[in-house]
Amino acid sequence: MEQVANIFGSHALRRFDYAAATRAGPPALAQLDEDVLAAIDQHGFAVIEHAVPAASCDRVVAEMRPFLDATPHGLHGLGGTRRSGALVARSPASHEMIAHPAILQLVKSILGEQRLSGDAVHINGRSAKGEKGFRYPWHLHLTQVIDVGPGGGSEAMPHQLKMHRANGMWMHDFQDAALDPQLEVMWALTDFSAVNGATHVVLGSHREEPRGGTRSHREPTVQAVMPQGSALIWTGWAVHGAGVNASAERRIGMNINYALGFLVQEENQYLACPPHLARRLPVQMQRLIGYRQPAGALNYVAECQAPADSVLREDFDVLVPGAHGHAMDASIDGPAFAPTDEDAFQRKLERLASRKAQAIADDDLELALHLKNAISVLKRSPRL
Ligand SMILES: O=C(O)CCC(=O)C(=O)O
Repeated sequence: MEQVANIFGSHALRRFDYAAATRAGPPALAQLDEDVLAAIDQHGFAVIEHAVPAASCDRVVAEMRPFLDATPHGLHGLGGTRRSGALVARSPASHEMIAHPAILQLVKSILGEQRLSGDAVHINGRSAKGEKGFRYPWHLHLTQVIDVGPGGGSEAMPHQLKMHRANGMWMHDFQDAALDPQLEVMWALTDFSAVNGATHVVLGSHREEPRGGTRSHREPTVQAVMPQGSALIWTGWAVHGAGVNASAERRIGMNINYALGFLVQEENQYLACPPHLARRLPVQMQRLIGYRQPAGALNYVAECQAPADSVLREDFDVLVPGAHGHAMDASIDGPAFAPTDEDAFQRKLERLASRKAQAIADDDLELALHLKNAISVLKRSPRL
């Protein structure tokens, strides 16, 4: 555990062992979730070691190898570095990390429920910590392998991206908003060492006043040295920066970030994984990358359909009139259309209502909202 004293007090980069907690069983895993959250709240950063097996990291690197090898060094302002994204589409092995349960639990706590000190969920005039029915939606924001070669970040191959806060990217200035808009994760796909350029972090910098200040950029850093298969996690308010690779090896990290579902994504996930590829993904991954309606009137397609009821359907073609698939009601829509079958209509309403009740019981409020909208659309315009 690396300690540092700086203008934010005395801080530590705390480490947790996911493999050990998994062996110890569910209570230990639940405790790990709480402890990592508390460490991030207190210090801005935490490391989960052995979060995935080394072999999973090797598989991601192998899947991304053709894309990395075809990418010039130095794009995006990090000298000596290759960056390559679109991991959901290109690297099936990355899904284990993108949807890692411990990470998704943190995303739910920090973004969905705004559990960190000073933050709150603000909806319709009410501010509180999140709870069932009063949570923000979130989605995947960035997937990027950061492959730093020998000399990367040195004077000969300088980084333009010095110490920084990820929340500097939003056009809106969120620093007075009592809000954590994004959470970042750096996966060590190879060992991260002090020599090969492990990420530098300024512990406690997420508490700088004002939140977007720059005093922290001059404070002493700690390097997030960690074995392959570990994850360094930090809030978008915490100051960090890439190290210099003074070794003869490549330091390969994978930056996976999450953000609130009503903010635009850093890497456009629907374009990076277009519908013909997204259709083959598990539903959880489809929804994580944004093929969903995070709230009633956000992110629908064409005739107000959820992505799952439109672009993700094999037979959907946005240029085909009636591609929404709802039958027409001759009495309302005109004589050219076949009459509705009232029994079938009632059966469909009942099916939707029962799925909605199940979604509420499962605490899947997004699905429940979607079904509520589907029922109301169906009732307003009786189509099959
Ligand atoms: O590669 C790293 O260690 C950090 C990169 C980084 O800070 C960034 O891309 O924002």
